[in-house]
Amino acid sequence: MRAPDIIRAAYAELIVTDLAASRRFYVDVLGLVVSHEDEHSIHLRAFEEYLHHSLVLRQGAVPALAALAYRVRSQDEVEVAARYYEELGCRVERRPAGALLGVGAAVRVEDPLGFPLEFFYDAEHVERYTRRYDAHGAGAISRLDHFNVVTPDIPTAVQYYQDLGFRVSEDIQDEDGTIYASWLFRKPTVHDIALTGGDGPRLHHIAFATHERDQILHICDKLGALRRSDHIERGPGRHGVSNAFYLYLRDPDGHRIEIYTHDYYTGDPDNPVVTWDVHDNQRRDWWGNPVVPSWYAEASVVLDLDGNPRPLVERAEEREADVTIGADGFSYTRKGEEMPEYKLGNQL
Ligand code: XXG
Ligand code: FE2
Repeated sequence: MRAPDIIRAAYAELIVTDLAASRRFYVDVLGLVVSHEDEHSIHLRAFEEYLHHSLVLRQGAVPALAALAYRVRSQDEVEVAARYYEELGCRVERRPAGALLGVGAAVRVEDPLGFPLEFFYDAEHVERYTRRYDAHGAGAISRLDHFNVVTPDIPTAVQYYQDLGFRVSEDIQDEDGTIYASWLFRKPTVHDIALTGGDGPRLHHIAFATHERDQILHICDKLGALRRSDHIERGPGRHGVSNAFYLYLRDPDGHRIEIYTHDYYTGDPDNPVVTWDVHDNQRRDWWGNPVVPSWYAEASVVLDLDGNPRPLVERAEEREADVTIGADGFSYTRKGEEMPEYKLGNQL
């Protein structure tokens, strides 16, 4: 059976323990648009999105990831996805039209890495607020960009995603070929999914895109003004991997949300893969700012299709935090005396 034709990362469903607190964070502070809300859930979208939602917050007892949803190219591809995962021996559940708010007939699976995935095409269209500048505010978030998951065995996970038609854009390795993280895409940007090596399955973060760096800086200023700077975990900064400008926030339940902008086009068939040395100080922050330990250590619990937490499988290989921020001093800004000559203007 062939793999389904996936277009992009489309939405995430998170379990939150206090819907009102989550609403204050996602709607009042980040400015996401409410497409639907009741006492059990809030369906949100960003300003450029015309599908019903890119984030579902569902009230529950324990913070967790309930689903990561990929949009496929047509309704027929939803059934292709169901058969594909049945053939892999995974648990597959068909959700008929009407079962999921804002989405048509879809399929949910427990994938081979232990993540609850959804595949859908039919979806309710809602007003796209692209030109509603009156509502945007200075920190406007445009759209969902990607998911980042923690999984123990990166080469196995990369192969699984490549079989699904994803291509690698960048990765982090060491001199022995150990792979610590990998970034893969379907839409022509750096990624729809990042695979982070660690005990898994866990959700590391979901990322929303803005158009401009200023919008990310405004979110920081706004959090400061509201005396909510403790939501900021890492950044703002410039990534090495992806070259994007970034900010990581923790929501009221500790779910990590990245705000991300300015990565690059990857759509040509010969798009070069960028491999970073795990010892390069600039790989995760281009300005060399250290990554806070919580960013490596903490991630959200993942649920199976019955709503039970998935047990964790330990990473067997070396961990990035241990080889770069442990008692090693074993990372560099320049290799030896290497230093690119400073060039003026366009003299490169
Ligand atoms: O989206 C991303 C990230 O996966 O969140 C992290 C792009 C780059 C990075 S990294 O910290 O490796 O620069
Ligand atoms: Fe990210």
